[in-house]
Amino acid sequence: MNIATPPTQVTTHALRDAIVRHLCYSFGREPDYAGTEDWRMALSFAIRDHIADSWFKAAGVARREGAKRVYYLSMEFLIGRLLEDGIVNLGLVDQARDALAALGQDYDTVLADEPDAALGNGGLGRLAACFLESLSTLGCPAYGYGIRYEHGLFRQSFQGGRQIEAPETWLTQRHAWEFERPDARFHIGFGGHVEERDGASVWHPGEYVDAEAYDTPIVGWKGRWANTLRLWSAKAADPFDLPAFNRGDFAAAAEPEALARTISRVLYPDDTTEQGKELRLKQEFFLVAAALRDILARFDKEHSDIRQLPEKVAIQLNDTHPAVAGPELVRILHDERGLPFDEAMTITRACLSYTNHTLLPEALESWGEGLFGRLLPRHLQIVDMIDNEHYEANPSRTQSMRSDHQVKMGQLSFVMAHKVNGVSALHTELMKKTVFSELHRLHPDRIVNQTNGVTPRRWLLACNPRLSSLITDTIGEGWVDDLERLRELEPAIEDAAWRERFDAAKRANKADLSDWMAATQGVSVNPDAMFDVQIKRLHEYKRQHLNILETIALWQEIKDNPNADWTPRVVLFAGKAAPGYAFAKDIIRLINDVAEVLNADKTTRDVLQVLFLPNYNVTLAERLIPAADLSEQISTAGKEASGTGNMKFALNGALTIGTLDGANVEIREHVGADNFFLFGMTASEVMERRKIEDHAAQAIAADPRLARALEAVRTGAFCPDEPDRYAHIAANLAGPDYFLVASDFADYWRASREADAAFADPATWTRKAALNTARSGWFSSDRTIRGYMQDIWAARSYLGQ
Ligand code: 9GP
Repeated sequence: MNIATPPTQVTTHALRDAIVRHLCYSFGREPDYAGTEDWRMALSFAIRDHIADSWFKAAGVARREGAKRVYYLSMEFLIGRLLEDGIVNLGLVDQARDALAALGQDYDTVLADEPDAALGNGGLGRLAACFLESLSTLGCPAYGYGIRYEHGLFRQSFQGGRQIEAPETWLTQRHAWEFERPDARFHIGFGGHVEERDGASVWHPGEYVDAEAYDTPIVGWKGRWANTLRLWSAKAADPFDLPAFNRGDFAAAAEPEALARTISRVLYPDDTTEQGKELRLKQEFFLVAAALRDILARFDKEHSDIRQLPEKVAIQLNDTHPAVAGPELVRILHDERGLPFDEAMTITRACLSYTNHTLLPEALESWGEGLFGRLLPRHLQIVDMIDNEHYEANPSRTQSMRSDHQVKMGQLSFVMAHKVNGVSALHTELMKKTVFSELHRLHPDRIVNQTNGVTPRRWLLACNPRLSSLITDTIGEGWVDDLERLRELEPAIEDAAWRERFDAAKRANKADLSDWMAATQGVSVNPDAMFDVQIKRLHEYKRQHLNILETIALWQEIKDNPNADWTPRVVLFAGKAAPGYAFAKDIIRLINDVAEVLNADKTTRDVLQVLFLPNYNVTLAERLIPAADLSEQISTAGKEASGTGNMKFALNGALTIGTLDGANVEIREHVGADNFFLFGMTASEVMERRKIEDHAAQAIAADPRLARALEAVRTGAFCPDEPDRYAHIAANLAGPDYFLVASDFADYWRASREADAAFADPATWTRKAALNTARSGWFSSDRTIRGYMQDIWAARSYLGQ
């Protein structure tokens, strides 16, 4: 095996030869007959060879050193496309572009052919993907464990403004990155019964499904290290019922395979509703059980004393979804390996840690004991033992993980973890005061904060080459893996000529986006207008409806006074609503209806346009974020745990309009209050405001602008064919308005007009935008991962060994 050539020294010539070799001998195509997908696969394989070299080397170092590994268990890894990631991290952009050109192919077209692997719903899954890349960049031996969903998050389109969901099909096109591992295959049991034998408990599952591994190498910056994303695919333990086949019952013969495959067929389409409970719990146990078997098999190969497990294994639970890892590891250690229960508990807790990503009650999982006990009978017993043990040690405890005939996974995760972390400073404090207040009182050292971050390789270097080149020209390349060095830009920002270059990069990104929107959406927008962007999952707490109400009010005001000096705006939305979340889907439709009316209005459309871009995914984010001027982070304070889109925008030189919620608080501290448009109530003001019964009515009565905009929604100004269509939205906002849209409206309007005024003064705006970039270095996921390594995992880097 040759792992001698550092990837950065690969020549265009050598890469071109490798592409042709793969085209011919891996894919059986001669260059003259190859299509774009063939070229994409051949380039991917040529790049993958270099990634594999780093990967083998890293695995060798970890084995030789007996390293502690970090295992990141997550139901979601929103990895997006991987080819550009690989090329950029290996430093082979010029070589790849030139090699393809020499072969008569266009680099951008070939890269754009790759499907976007949408194996996640949103922020939690994308964070997991950023973390894997940072773990590799930092040289920390790690595995991501997840599920290889055949269908990721649904594909969204609009019909008459309504969201239509279709299955996502990333695997129907060829996928270059994974290695199937038929040798890493485990029997995973479900159901059955527990037998008490000689004082011990033995679980006899009633059915089995096999978990088979598929490995994707994730390469870090400069190809110095690569870790593994290991995704499990469900296969039938007995794939084929031959007697049924021989009877001529072909459907029954194929049934075991079809049933087993259901487990890894779809990403649970929703992180907040009730559907699909049983399948979801099966998926969670499937992931956890396969991962733990794999972890222990690796441990057993290298070590003989199971008591050493915490020295060699750190397991991170990403939200409560893999929480059943606690009882499963206790079961393995106690029932299968014969350790006393207390010792099994101590070892398990020393290995496990848990990240909480939301305080929303509907997202803190709890399972009915009927369902839990039916699928995992032994685990239910163990949860009860854990709960008793916790109660005995903490008799003042009033809350249990086993109340109301439920198994409460948040409590279970907390009790089974040696560290529990929140994902922004505010969120962590609120965790201590709200959902985990009692557990925090009992275990005051357990909760720590690790504010989220994003990888600068994908979210600046790759997605924004114009700005990246300017930064590298100004301060050198060191910022790419030491993002705080962006501060070194600050002196240059005082230079008008430099600011012009910064502005030119943004302007060119906006022109590219405008061209793309004209070509794909048939809508032309003015690239000199302010690009005002809100992209994220649709949820009432994220308040896309606050944004569209303010846009309606602005439109009404422009119509009243069309000759005033309005700052032109293009308001862009993108995001998916959970298929079962009717209110969120209605907000999408409302935005689309408003867009249709506004974009057709000749008196206003030169200064105000609205567009909802369909099928938001990682690739679309990479297109939109570099072109944004204004980043909308307008959630009700106390509801957004962190946000990571907010960080990507600031890093790419957009100014935030936002509430003091999640990581917005820290972003504002870093970029400076002058470079951030703050509005709205604080988390504690929100709680107080809710106590006023008619808070919405009061806000509407005090603000004629809001009243008029709401009236337009209520009376169907944007849907004359069905005037009542949005009456329920207006009624909600005038009535319960739990997310306080009405109460925050007036201040949001004020902050928006401040943003208009600032944008009308380009020199000032550019300075503020550039300061956002220069001061966002702290939001690198490298910083976050260092924090986890030090405060939670006791893991280290093996770079250079
Ligand atoms: O809603 C949070 C989001 O604020 C955070 O940035 C992200 C990553 O920590 O996690 C999201 N939570 C979930 O998707 C479900 O808990």
